[in-house]
Amino acid sequence: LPQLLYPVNYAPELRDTLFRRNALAIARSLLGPEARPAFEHAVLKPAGHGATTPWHQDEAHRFDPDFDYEQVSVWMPLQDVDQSNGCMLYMAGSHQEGLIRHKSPKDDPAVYALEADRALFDESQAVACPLKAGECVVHSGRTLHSAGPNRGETERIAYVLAFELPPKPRGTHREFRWNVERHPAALERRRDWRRRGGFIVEVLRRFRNRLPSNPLGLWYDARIALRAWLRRSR
Ligand SMILES: O=C(O)CCC(=O)C(=O)O
Repeated sequence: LPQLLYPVNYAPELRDTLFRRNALAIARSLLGPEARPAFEHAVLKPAGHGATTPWHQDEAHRFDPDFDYEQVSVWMPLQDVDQSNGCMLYMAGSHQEGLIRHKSPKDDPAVYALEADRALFDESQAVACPLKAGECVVHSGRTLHSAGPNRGETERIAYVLAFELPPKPRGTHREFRWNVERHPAALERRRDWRRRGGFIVEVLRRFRNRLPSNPLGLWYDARIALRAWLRRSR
């Protein structure tokens, strides 16, 4: 599925929108006043597009399993959505469970998406969330979610803003094996771009798009920046 990572980097006017202000207020009411922007993307499902968004938990995309994450995503469709054109589907209560095993869809390590092991939950219990354009639904980093295909006659676009508390180092080690094994084309392209100097742009953007952070958040940001720097030279 075509998706744009960090649309705000291409359309700066997105930095000051009612959606961003409201989404941050929702995130802070759920996570607390320290909540800060973590990630954003826009997902396009073209008209009559058969692809579903695989079931997954957003935390599975994190590359450093040695931190604990508390995050929420605010998902807003730009047109009315229901089950005919790809509204969100959730497994109720899954946000209270731990992270389950994921893999690359169709075992293809070049795919960016991740898919939760479907043997570990009962898909028939999914709850659909139809919405009007501009309404939103909120899920945590551990909420199992998916979205159906777009069988409608117009495209389905969703704009998603994710927020997090500064990640905390974990006492115990864990592994996200699925991230070690995959090599998505999009991430390879980003690595090339970093190598050609994009690393500097990325660090500047990170600081521009972030709110002031506490020492824990700065420690996490420094670790991620260092990792990007090391990857840049590989
Ligand atoms: O819009 C979609 O199809 C899925 C979005 C999603 O999975 C997410 O934002 O976490």
